[in-house]
Amino acid sequence: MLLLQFSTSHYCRKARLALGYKGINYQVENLTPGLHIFRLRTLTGLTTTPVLMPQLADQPEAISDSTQILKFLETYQPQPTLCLPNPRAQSEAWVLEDWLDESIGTATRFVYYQFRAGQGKEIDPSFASQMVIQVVQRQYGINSATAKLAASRLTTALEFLGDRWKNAPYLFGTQLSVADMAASALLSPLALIPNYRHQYPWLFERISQIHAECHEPLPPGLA
Ligand SMILES: N[C@@H](CCC(=O)N[C@@H](CS)C(=O)NCC(=O)O)C(=O)O
Repeated sequence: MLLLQFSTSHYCRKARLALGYKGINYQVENLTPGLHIFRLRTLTGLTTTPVLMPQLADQPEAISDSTQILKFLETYQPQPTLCLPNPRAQSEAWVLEDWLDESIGTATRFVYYQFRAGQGKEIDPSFASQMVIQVVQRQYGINSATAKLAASRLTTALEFLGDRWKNAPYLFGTQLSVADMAASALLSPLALIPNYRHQYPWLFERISQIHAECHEPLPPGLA
């Protein structure tokens, strides 16, 4: 299988966690931001990474969207499963996964890039890196006002997740689920932001634990 990705994307990290958890052999192709559109649009009709190309007979040519990739992998190779034994809990896990994807992954992006452009500039002050940050800020409309709203969404989310994750290894019962995988990938960029590291130590313990279970190298800040 081939994963088309941006190496730094937290959504691509989510797809890698699922591939690693299932022990599937795959290769990655790192796309160049900007040029990625030409490769992806004809392949999927969309422009976002990750895209998984199974490269197998009788399988789709390309699967776009990290959630669809998780669903494909579960059907393609059911063991070890990403699904919970209780159907109601599994349905809740998918709802949580969708919320993490659509709301919290975006909020993380806003807070992270605003940090990298300001206080966190010294992480990589190079012209190239600051240019990329500016392009991303412009593409998504990231500024101090929108980042503040995103930070407030993260506070609510971390209160909710903390209720479950602080005292237990998984968000549902005793088994890793799609919700753990999504939360662990989509909140991972916060590991580079000192305020979050100080305020939510349990979050980074869970992120590290889930990365270990999925055989995925730790994200920057935790490695
Ligand atoms: N819901 C999508 C979101 C993916 C996404 O936002 N990917 C970003 C990178 S973090 C991207 O490829 N952006 C490029 C673009 O929109 O053209 C998923 O789960 O795959």
